[in-house]
Amino acid sequence: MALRKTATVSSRKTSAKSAAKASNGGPIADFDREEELKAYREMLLIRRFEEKAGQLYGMGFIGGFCHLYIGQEAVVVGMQMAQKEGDQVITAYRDHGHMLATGMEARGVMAELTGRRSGYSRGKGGSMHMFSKEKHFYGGHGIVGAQVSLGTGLAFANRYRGNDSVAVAYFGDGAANQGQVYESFNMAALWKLPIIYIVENNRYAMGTSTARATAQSNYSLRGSGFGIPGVQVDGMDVRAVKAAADEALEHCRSGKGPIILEMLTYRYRGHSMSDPAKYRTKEEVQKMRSEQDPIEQVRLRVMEKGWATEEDLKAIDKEVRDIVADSADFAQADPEPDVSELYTDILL
Ligand SMILES: Cc1ncc(C[n+]2csc(CCOP(=O)(O)OP(=O)(O)O)c2C)c(N)n1
Ligand SMILES: [Mg+2]
Repeated sequence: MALRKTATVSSRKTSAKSAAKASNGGPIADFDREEELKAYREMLLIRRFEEKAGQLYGMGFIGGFCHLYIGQEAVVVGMQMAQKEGDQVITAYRDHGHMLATGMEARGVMAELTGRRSGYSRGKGGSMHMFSKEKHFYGGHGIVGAQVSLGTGLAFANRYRGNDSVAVAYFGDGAANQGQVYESFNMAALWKLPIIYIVENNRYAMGTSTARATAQSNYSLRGSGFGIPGVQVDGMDVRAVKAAADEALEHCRSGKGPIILEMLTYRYRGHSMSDPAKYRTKEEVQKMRSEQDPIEQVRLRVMEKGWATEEDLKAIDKEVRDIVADSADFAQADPEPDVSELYTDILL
């Protein structure tokens, strides 16, 4: 393990010197110390939060579905670092990372996961259904692909209101094969709506690999029939995500219409909390973890540049762990919603 890390450091050092490109040859943002440490902290917060959610699920504190985002952290963090106030975010059910990245409180998210009254949906939505108008986060959707059309509606609202906000709609490689995605693409291209379609290509839809399920596995090309440009991005490198996000946001804000970013990423954990894991090998997961982990990449870079010591990073880890532990304590102490709440906020 230690040897492997060293090998990774030296190879990254060489590539950083020679080209300053992402692993797939794409551009990377030139992060300063502050940006590197911000990215590190935000990604670590998501990872530790998800680890805790996994533990609480195992202990029976979380009911229903729960899909963890571990491995994919660089995608939402890099995007959020480029977005500005008012830009909307919408995603599917693998959504805790997106919420934390938009600045939603760990306490409120954990309380919702555990079905408590201080949760973002007052304990009645759970893992897949949380929203924050204040943070412009529009869910959390369990119907695969539905958020793509809803996100297109958010972009339509921006156009209708004449503001310069951009909607960011995340969906998976599996969702990319749903019909409504292409109905949405058509409308977005026709009306030049300000929307970034982000395909989080983590290589699997539940247990089905992209190789088995898709005729065109380069998802950045999926908008070509509508004239929507697309880019493949190293979604494990937060700097590559930020660089792509900057360009895509500029594209949308300047009135050029929609754009697709395919994030090449990977999920380390099972699809949801029950996953037979027979569709991939342990070695495949381990190889990604040890060679491309988004958080480890930043850790090695800041240490190499002398921008942080082991102690500095430990302090960030402690701060993040404290936030997560506090959210879990808070959630467990928070009461469940009262029975009288059963029909409030419910459309009958
Ligand atoms: C319309 C619809 N069809 C099927 C499902 C069942 N389902 C839940 S998740 C999933 C896989 C989606 O994979 P992907 O879009 O790649 O997202 P990931 O889980 O990898 O984040 C499926 C088929 C569903 N929830 N909704
Ligand atoms: Mg997937």
